[in-house]
Amino acid sequence: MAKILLITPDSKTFYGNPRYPAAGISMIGAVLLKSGHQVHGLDMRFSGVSDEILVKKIHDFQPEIIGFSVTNWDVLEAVRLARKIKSMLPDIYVIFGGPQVTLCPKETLRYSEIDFLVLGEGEITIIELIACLENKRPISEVKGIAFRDEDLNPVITDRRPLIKDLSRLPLPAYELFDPPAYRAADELRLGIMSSRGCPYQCIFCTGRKVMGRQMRRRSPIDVVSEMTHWHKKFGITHFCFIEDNWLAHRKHAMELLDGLEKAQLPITYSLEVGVRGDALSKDIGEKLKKTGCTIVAIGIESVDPEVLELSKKGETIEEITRGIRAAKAAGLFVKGYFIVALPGDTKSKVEKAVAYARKEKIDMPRFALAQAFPYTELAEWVKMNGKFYHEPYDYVLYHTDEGHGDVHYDFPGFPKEEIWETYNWAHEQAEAISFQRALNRRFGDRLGNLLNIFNNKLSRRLAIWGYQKKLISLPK
Ligand code: B12
Ligand code: SF4
Repeated sequence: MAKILLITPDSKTFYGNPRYPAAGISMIGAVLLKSGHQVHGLDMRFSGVSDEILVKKIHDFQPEIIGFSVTNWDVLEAVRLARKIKSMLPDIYVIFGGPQVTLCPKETLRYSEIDFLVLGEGEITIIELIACLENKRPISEVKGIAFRDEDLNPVITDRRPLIKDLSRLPLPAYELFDPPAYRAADELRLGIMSSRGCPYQCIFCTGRKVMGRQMRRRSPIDVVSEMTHWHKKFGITHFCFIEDNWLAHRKHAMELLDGLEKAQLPITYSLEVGVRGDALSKDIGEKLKKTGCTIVAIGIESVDPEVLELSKKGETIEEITRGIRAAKAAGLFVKGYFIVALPGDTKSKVEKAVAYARKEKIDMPRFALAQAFPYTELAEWVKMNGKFYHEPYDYVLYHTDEGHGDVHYDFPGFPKEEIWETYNWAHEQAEAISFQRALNRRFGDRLGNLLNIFNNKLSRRLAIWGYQKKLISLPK
């Protein structure tokens, strides 16, 4: 049996200290523990967790294998750590898994300090890979991995079929990361997943590349009993659903909501990863509110029919609007995600999106600059129709930062400078709308609108401070 240290590397994220342990690496921990391996975990996103702490951990635990979970935002940091570890312990195996390696295996194998990549869902693959390493069997037999052969050429084995029956998986081993350490504002949170995969084809999305297009659903009973388990074990009071498409299957969502209603758990939960507006009906909205949903985020992207069409969103702005109105009518806090500079976008279309966010009273609109992730259809579209300022792989590694990133590409009708200005303007407007909505929620429409004359950058900074001090009540 092997000794394995699992690491979540620090990330250039703007979320500050993490609010709950990462689910993917906790799932890997769970299957390793179940197979009898000895496993420790380290979340290096906490500001106090330094290289020295990692070195001490390795010294004390003496692992034979180190596993990193990486996204594009933290892969370089993980490589830096792997290099450091290999310079101390050249014989240790370094394994990388997560969305970034799944999307870009060949590029990631350029880093010589990585021995193996686990591609896509990792639960079965990691067990087989370690068994091969322990029994000195040829690793090329393992599906869903990548490595370098003796001539240092990259080898990518056949893709592993998706895990069909999610009920056979153990619960994530969150205890490896000590959930109480993530306490923020008197609240303990955890991620929860009721399904994997997404059948839609949005051209900018990488999420479904990891979990596939085929939906796999957990039984609502299992999900509710997992939530009950974490509530009892660690006193978790808020759950964040982390799947790609929570509302992909209406009946499943309704059954889950019925289960939550019956269980009467003293918890709240949020759908911040984003649900599709077209699936959000009046009955779902009301049930969400009744069962403790605090935030529902809706992926809007654009209000323009042509942009939605070219992005292959598979829904119209009318359908999205119906969903937003259903959520608002149910009294839910609605976050709206927009993207600036998708194919077909223009300055005036973004202006329409801002007006729409204001008119539909979206509580927290968010505008992001489009990024064309490698190997997405969006990257293909830009290659054919526009101009890249950075190669897709380089862009996501080097040109995103804690603030706004950088314009990745442009195309006729929306030049680089205009994209940048429009994006910054929309971002500023979104903050102003969020502020106004906060005032309206807190003080009602009349007084809120009156107080809105103080809606400027300075007062918004003060309000954020005030929000932290609980002066303006936003949901958790
Ligand atoms: C929930 C989520 C979040 C949560 C994370 C909360 C948390 N504490 O974990 C929040 C909202 C905070 C978040 C933040 C960010 N996220 Co995010 N997020 C997701 C989301 C929707 C689900 C991730 C998840 O938990 N899935 C469930 C688990 C079970 O799956 P998994 O993580 O993929 O793990 C499986 C495999 O990948 C593999 N695996 C994973 N790790 C390892 C490690 C080893 C050793 C092995 C063997 C296998 C293995 O096995 C696991 C089990 O099957 C994904 C979309 C997606 N479908 O991937 C985006 C996604 C991962 N996020 C992404 C990004 C970019 C970010 C941010 C950088 C955004 C930002 N601008 O700040 C930040 C930073 C993340 C960080 N490192 O701190 C991108 C990554 C793109 C890429 N190519 O790498 C994704 C794919 C979305 C997208 N844009 O396409 N995110
Ligand atoms: S609906 Fe969401 S998860 Fe599915 S493809 Fe579109 S953006 Fe990706």
